Amino acid sequence: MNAQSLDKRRDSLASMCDERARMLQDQFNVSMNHLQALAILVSTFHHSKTPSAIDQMTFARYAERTAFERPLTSGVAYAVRVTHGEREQFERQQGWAIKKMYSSSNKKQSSPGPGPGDAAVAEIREPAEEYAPVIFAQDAYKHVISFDMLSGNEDRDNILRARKSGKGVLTAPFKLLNNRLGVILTYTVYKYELPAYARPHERIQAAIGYLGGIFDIQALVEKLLKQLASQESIMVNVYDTTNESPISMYGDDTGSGMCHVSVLNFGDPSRKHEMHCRFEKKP
Ligand code: WA2
Repeated sequence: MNAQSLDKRRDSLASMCDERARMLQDQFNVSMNHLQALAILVSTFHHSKTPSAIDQMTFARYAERTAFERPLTSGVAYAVRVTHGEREQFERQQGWAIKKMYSSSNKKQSSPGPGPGDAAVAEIREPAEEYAPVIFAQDAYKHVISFDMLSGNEDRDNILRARKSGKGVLTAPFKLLNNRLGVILTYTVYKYELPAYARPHERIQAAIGYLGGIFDIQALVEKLLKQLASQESIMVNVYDTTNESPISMYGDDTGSGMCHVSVLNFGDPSRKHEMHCRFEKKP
């Protein structure tokens, strides 16, 4: 192949990859905005109304009917903050006990290598002084109701980071309770509206719940890319590149030859993502 046609090939790979990366990022961003709106909905109709206007059935139905607004999520769940002192009364009210996410026989951590979760790991062995049990969930994730989201490293780290920042925060890809690979995006619900300049300790103190969107990257990126049928198929891989060793989020991670890297921005500045594209095979 001469230099000119090689350049052409490189350009076309770059533009196809950038187009796919932009699409994924846009859909992620749209999903993220709707999760934030859902957090406000819970704040308004659950916490700011007595009695609450939301129960599991109402939440599940609303979440299902608005799922089209969150194209990259496979579900949403809402966990409330419960202090140790409130636990008994809370459990009596709910009619169920708060459960730990991973039993001792299943304590293996799924995220490899050091990461932003490490700060939280030390805290995890102390007796829990508070809990974050899921009280509402979209039907596909009903099985997480009653589980304490502070009892799993990835969820715990995300919740702690979300509530002190007031922003949407993202986990690394990890194996969810349903055994699928996913990432969780968390927004905090506060007792009252906080100014943008509120300090972390004020935020931590005012936090009352955590709304999580579950991103099933494997299934949903596939669906997204299928919509972009092109004559020349390209191979796409998506990675979480926050740490030294990237974690694959999508794609079979193989292939050689010309590769284009498009940077992805998923809104959480403490996590980095990339899309890597290759031609399927030489024409
Ligand atoms: N949701 C569903 N499946 C899971 C999971 C989770 N977390 N963690 C492990 N498997 C309520 O950030 C708050 C949802 C956590 C939100």
